[in-house]
Amino acid sequence: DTTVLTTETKGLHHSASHFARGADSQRPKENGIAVHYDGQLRHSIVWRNVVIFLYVHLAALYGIYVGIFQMKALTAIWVLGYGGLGALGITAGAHRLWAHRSYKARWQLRVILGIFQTIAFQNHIYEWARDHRVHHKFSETDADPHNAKRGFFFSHVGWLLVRKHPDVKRKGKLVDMSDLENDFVVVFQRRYYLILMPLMTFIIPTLVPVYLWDEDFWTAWYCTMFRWVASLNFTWLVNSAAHMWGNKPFDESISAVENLSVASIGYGEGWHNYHHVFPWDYKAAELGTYRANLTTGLIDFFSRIGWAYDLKTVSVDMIRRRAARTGDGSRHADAPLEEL
Ligand code: ST9
Ligand code: ZN
Ligand code: ZN
Repeated sequence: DTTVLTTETKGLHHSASHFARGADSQRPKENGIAVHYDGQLRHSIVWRNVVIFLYVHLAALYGIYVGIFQMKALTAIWVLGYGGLGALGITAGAHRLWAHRSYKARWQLRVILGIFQTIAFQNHIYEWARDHRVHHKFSETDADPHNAKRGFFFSHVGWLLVRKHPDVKRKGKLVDMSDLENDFVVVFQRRYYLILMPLMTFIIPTLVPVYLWDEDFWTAWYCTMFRWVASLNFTWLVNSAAHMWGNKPFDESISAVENLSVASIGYGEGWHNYHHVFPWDYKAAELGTYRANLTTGLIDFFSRIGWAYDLKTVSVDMIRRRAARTGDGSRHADAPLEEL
């Protein structure tokens, strides 16, 4: 059962404002965080994160090497399959279910998606969804955690290497999170995250190949590093590349774009111009449920067995009107005819 909404939500996009410089330049310290402005925003670098991300990226590169020359075939299948589950935990779980409430899920599906989301270590569901709701509500302002106006590197990974802008915390408090505070899967995962996350992201995926088919420990470890870092970078591309390179068929005034490459490696999450305009659509895209959009296929499957319900989407008429009003004219430029 699919609900077609016919009204647009208001206030999702605030017109982009540049770094607040004027008033803030008099205010070098805020919430205990040094944020200096002298015409330029200065980052307060978190060196612990820099060192960790440097190590895991080098380890992931080495993981490619051992993957090619030493890994057993079963380990390759394991890494791909396990990584795929983690990705679906992010796309169908953290993103479309918990951050956007674009469909409802029975507890069985929420438990499964909660386990999958823990595999991905992209912070616990509550923090992930809070940052993401703030990203949508305050897009392209200082309150946007990975504000694309601050460039590719910042929106890709840089935002995880520095203290957050005070606006993220100040305005972030305006976002209602009470629904997630009442979801036992989200509450449980948050409470035990420091036990569950290392188990699901690092320990189990490394030890399974070692004990079940006698994989070398260090080979398994570097493959784990590769799996995690690859999935992080694929996800981060939605924040960087899909806010930079592509068409804007639905709203040309925002930075989010339609990007087929990102959609293909991101399980359907690269149709980002559409997604920012209609964030409540469970498909996160206009066209062809199955057009580079495995996540939609998964939600449809669970809808068929009754574990996902109240799927929200948008009427073609409303999309057409919105594209005509604010789009760049490229809607359907590359669509198969039967979908026009
Ligand atoms: C990661 C996340 O990688 C990736 C998310 C990507 C999102 C993509 C979206 C695209 C959608 C589609 C998905 C496609 C997927 C495709 C998959 C294909 C495979 N609102 O953070 P703190 C307050 S994580 C309101 O410590 P600092 C709050 O009170 C990678 N309030 O700030 C908070 O306390 P608490 C692994 C907010 O000190 C307090 O501030 N994780 C908000 O500035 C302190 O918060 C890491 O590496 C808000 N939004 O530190 C961890 N935010 O939480 C990295 C904060 O108790 N993170 N507050 O309520 C850190 O180390 C730190 O967060 C920091 C900032 C250094 C970045
Ligand atoms: Zn975005
Ligand atoms: Zn979103």
